[in-house]
Amino acid sequence: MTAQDYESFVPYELTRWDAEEMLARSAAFAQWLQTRRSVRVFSQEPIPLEAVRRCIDAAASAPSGAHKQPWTFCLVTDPNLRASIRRAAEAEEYQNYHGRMSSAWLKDLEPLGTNHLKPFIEEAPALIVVFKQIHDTTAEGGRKPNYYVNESVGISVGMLLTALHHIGLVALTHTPSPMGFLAEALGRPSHERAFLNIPVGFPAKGVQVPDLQRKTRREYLVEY
Ligand code: IYR
Repeated sequence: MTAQDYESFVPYELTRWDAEEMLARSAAFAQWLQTRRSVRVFSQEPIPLEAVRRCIDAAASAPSGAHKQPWTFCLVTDPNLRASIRRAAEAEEYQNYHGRMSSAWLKDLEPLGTNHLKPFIEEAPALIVVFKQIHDTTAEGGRKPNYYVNESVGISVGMLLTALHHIGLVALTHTPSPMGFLAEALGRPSHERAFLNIPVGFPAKGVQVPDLQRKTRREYLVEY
């Protein structure tokens, strides 16, 4: 079977701009995206949750291996649940910072000023805990394969972060490790594995971020 044989192909049309307009749009978008920063201190003020759900809709439009859409986004606002996730995350992180992470790793993190304490899990008004589905399921509870799961879920998280930035919210891609406690806390099925914990909110008033430099095009682009 070739692609052309596929029964339900539908016409697809995109707006076409001239080269000048394309350059202007790409430059403006890149410049705007440069203003996104990971933030670790959140305001406790509530956020418009329906807008956050729309950002998750945007993330769920990502391309995925064989269009399996192998992601689940858990939007956690319940304060008790956030408190218990914080406790479990801090217990794991304590182990990380006191023996599990290499000295090179700890040194690389020094400029960021991170430690095992994770107040942002409770202070941010919402967490988006992203799960990857390591396999697909049949209606009878059997297993079917998923493909390129990490790539697919990674792309969708990139789109999620972009969407959140687009509505003026900040986020942190938090990677407590190991992350098994998240599936347990949220009662996720066994084919789902935690991928990232993403606190979301407005930045705390007067928040500061590290004065980091991004690589320049000369460093990250190679043309052939
Ligand atoms: N998961 C730990 C450690 C950590 C690791 C990396 I790589 C970071 O960029 C930041 C932190 C923590 O969240 O503190």
